[in-house]
Amino acid sequence: MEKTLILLKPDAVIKGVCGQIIDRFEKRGFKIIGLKMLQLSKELAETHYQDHRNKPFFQELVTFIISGPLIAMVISGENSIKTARTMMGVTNPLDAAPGTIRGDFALNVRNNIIHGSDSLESAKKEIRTFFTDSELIS
Ligand code: DAT
Ligand code: MG
Repeated sequence: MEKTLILLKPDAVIKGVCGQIIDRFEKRGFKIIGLKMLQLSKELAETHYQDHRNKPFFQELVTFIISGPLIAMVISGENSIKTARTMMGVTNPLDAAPGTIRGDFALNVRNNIIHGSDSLESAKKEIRTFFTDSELIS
C-alpha cells in the first residue's frame, strides 16, 4: 500500500486540533503505521524543507516548524499521497476550500497546520527522514 508522511505542525498542536485531523484520515480509511511527537532540530527542519532553501520564506518556515512540538505520522492506503493532499487543501488556507483541513483549521500560509508529501519520491525520502524501519508497522 502507498505510504505518505503527514506532519501536524506546531500550530495544530497549540490549537489542540490534532485529534480531529487524525480522525479524518482514519475515517477516510487510512491506516496509521507510524506516529510520534517530537520537536525538530534546525538541522532536521532544513533537511525536510531542503527544496525550499532558496525561497524568500525559508528562514521563517524553519523558525516556525521548530517553534514547538509537532506530530509526525505515516499513513498507508490506496493513493494516500494524492488523497491526503486533496484532504489537506491548497497551501494557502485563504484559498483552501471549506471541508479541507486547511480550509477548516487555518487562516495563514505561514501557519497552515499540516504537511503532506507531494510525490512518491518525496514520500519515501521524507518517511526516511522521520522514521526508522523499526518504528513503522508492516
Ligand atoms: P505545501 O505545504 O502545500 O506542500 P509548499 O511545499 O509549496 O506547500 O511549501 C511548504 C511550506 O512553506 C508551506 O506549507 C507553507 C510555507 N510557504 C509556502 N509558500 C509560502 C509563502 N508564500 N509565504 C510564506 N510561507 C510559505
Ligand atoms: Mg510541499
